[in-house]
Amino acid sequence: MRFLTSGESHGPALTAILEGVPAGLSLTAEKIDLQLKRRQKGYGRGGRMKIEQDRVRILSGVRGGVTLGSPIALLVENKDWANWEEFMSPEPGAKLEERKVTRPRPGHADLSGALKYRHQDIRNVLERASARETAMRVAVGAVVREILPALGVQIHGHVLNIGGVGYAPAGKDAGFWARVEASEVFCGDPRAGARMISAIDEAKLKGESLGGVVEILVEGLPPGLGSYVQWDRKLDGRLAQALLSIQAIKGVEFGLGFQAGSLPGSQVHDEIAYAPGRGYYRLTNRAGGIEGGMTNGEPVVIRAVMKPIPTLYSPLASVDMAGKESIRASVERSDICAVPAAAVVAEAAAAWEISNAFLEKFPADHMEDLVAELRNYREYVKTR
Ligand code: EPS
Repeated sequence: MRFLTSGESHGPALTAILEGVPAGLSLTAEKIDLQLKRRQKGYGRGGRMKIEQDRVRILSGVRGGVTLGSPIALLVENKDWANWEEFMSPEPGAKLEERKVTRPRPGHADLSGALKYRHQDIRNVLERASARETAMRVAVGAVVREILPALGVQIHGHVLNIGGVGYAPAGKDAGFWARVEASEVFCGDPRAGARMISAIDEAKLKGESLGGVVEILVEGLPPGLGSYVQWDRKLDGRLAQALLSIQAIKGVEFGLGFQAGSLPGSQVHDEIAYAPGRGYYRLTNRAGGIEGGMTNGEPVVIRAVMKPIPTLYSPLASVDMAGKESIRASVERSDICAVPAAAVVAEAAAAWEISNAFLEKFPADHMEDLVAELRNYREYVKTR
């Protein structure tokens, strides 16, 4: 499968075209909208989230609630376009000067983007570099998330840490994911969640922004998705790329992650066991479910770190690109913290790579082919 997105943050809409999604998959705009809504609800967002109520329009590739196997085109309108039309219009009469930005924000795409594309107006960079684009990534992920239940796969994301305030979940009890969904910061521990909210409030008062850490868990995977045979087919490499491509994500780790560098081998690797009827399994999951670029049958555990948003209400030093004088960076309306939203975006990015890995191992034009091939493989693995 492949997809591309397009759209400026204050343009008319975000769009995507997805190709390779099997036919025979139940898909409705309502299902996609549920994911779009989850992305928008996180605590710490700015004024923009009060304007937008993201809804998708499916323009092609689906008929009567079922995918056709043809390209699927999605559209999410920007409600804010109504306030920006005269400045963002693609037509020659647009009032470009009135919203011109010349003061690059440290940490943003502003400066390098303006140099690279020879833009005099940084708005031409920030409109596309904006994390508004993640709305469409979530919509794309929502399409392929519909494949996963038929394959026996569950995917969840949650927040471990915001601005250094966090916790280490001891284990996930039956109510864990329900608590995550009920939390304004997607945190499964209500006390840690309350502390995260206070940290966001405090940052707001100081004109600061906050980053954090999200964790994605994918359960129900068979061994052997991805491959060891070529660098660009390694599933951990692909998942890392997908997650690092999310705005403001600066690092990704699997299982023990960076901690593995400080421990001896006996405390890092997962011992192998076998039970008739179950097949091979591991006594621990320190690898985070991936060895040699392939799933090993244990849950895939990925953590991603998000840096604080570059727009600061107490802005950092910068240089005006028009006159070269030292000034403070521009202040665009922005969010204090988007880590909860990043958990939802990361789920979507992981769902895309995982679904793609299934379709590479079990190429299928129709969902029934995919489900049947996977059933055979699971049976083989269990009895091997
Ligand atoms: C963003 C800046 C803010 C965020 C936006 C990402 O938008 P605005 O400049 O319109 O206030 O709200 O995020 C979204 C619009 C969204 O849907 O997530 C940025 O500069 O990255």
